[in-house]
Amino acid sequence: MSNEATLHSQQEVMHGAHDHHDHEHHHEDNFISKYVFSLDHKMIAKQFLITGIIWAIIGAFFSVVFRLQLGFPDATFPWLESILGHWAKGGRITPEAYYALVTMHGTILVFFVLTAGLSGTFSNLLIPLQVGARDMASPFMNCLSYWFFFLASLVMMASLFVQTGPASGGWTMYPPLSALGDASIGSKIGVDLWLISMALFVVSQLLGGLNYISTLLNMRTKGMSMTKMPLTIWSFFFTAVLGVLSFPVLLSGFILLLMDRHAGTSFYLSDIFIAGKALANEGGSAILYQHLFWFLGHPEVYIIILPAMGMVSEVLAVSSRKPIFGYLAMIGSLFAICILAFLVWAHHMFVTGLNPFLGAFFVLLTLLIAVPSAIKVFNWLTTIWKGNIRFTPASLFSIGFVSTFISGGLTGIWLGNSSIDIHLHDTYFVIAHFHIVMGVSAFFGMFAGIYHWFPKMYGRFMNNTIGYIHFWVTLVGAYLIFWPMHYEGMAGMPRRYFDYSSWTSFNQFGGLNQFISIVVILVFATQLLFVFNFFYSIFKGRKLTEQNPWKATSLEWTTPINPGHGNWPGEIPEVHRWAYDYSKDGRDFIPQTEPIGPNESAH
Ligand code: HEM
Ligand SMILES: [Cu+2]
Repeated sequence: MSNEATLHSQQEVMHGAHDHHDHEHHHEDNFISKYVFSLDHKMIAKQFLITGIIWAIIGAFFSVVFRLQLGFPDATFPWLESILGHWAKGGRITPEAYYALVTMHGTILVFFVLTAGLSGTFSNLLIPLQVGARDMASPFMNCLSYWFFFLASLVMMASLFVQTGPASGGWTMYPPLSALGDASIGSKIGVDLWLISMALFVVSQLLGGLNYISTLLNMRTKGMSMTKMPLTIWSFFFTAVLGVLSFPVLLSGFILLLMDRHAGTSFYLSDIFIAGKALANEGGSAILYQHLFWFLGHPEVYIIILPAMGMVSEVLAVSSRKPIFGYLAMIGSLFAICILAFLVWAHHMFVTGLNPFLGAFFVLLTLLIAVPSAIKVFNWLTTIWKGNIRFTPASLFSIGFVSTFISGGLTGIWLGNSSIDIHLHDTYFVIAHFHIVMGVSAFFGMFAGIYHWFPKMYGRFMNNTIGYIHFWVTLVGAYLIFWPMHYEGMAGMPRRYFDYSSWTSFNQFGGLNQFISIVVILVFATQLLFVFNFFYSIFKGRKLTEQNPWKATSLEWTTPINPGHGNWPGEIPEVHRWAYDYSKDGRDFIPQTEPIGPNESAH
């Protein structure tokens, strides 16, 4: 640490950009301030990432368990009983356990992994490094953001161990199932813990998002105008804006739900009969909850995918040694997606009795999203077109992202038409759509980011061979798992059923379900290989010997191999050009810090 910048206080971090002396104070951090309550955005990024990885293993393991039920409904797995106890009596999970597992799988993956783990990690790591700032606008808020996420994690984790089990009403937590404690065993204290955890989670998101926005608006280094920012930063910007505007709506929806549960209110409840007896609740509407939920829920899917889009844009340009195609169009389409994201939520509600006339507007606005999405796809393809591509694991995952984003996005156009969606809603077709376009694509973006920026995080490389195995098995596996689900959905197979074998119409899929479950196990094992590669490489990976291993133009590669708190030991470099001068005027790449030459061509 001795030759790196270590800063004493947040004040200095904030004013560091204007400091002219260098920052060589030999100040020893202790374990707590360096690794636990760290204020350094790079350490906070690692905290988000590692917490996200732990959640991902748990969430994915849950899916393996319920896939065993779906693939082998008649088999018993005694080892399940030793893990889950009475939830898997005799080696077969109970229907209640099944609902608990799918609910927690969805919640964990959507919020804890692909929101906190993905955007939390890379917004934190890259915003200060790529805009040229010593840290976030408020390192303290940033630290709080992680610890609120940690608290949310603890509460969610605790809910797995209560006697009546965790929340089981699906990741969307619709009332009345979630509003009435007596509705099911999974509607009891598990739901309260779920709501409290999610409230803490929203606080974490808001603290993080406001910080990201103010940092990238106010703390860019000299010369870094907005249009010189890498697309990663633009995508983190729009992600944070989406989150700050929509998470509060979700929070209000959750607070009303808590009140319906415990304060005797009827925001979501009306005309409920239990065993022939009417409940006192009058006047509420369960549909109100759906509006509040999807007003976040739809932007949420973009909160998950935009950071992945940004990182893929960056990695594709670096690895094909070409400028990104259509930089301004990329920003424009991010912006358009961001606006439209707020105008389409009711496409999740076509079958709620929504007025078909109103539905028509939601159909139109939903289908409009295909335009900016297609622009982005076109630009990625054009970026790698005739490029001198280096097939690193990061670039493979980026290309894989484009593939899965296309295949999953196309089925969105089907679902966006209400007349088709009425048939496909709540079937496996929807499961196939969103797992390919969101689940797999976002994970691919995240993997691309991890392989690409691992050297910046840990000063070492990950193992390439394991990376290639990881990519190919995951790509092929993901298609083998989710492609067949389209057919099941078109045949009417509903989602969220415990056992299909007693329906003659779905019996035909018994073999297919078995096949899917076997592939799930293989793909899960391969992810464990990735996790091994990640942790092994932190300690034993090949060491970096140069600052800029990928020969990239952006600012993060001008910092020392293991940058200290404050990022640059001396002054923060000045920026003179955009981040995509690759293969220009006969040069492989020109860093953003190099002044424009007298005879240089325009890009
Ligand atoms: C061309 C773009 C897209 C269109 C037109 C579209 C349309 C739709 C529609 C209409 C539904 C509702 C289906 C139903 O429940 O009956 C849906 C579900 C869903 N979509 Fe998309 N989609 C698109 C892209 C995306 C993207 C990019 C993501 C995420 C990154 C995404 C994530 C989801 C999720 C998570 C659900 C299901 C949520 C649930 O019911 O549990 N979609 N999509
Ligand atoms: Cu949506």
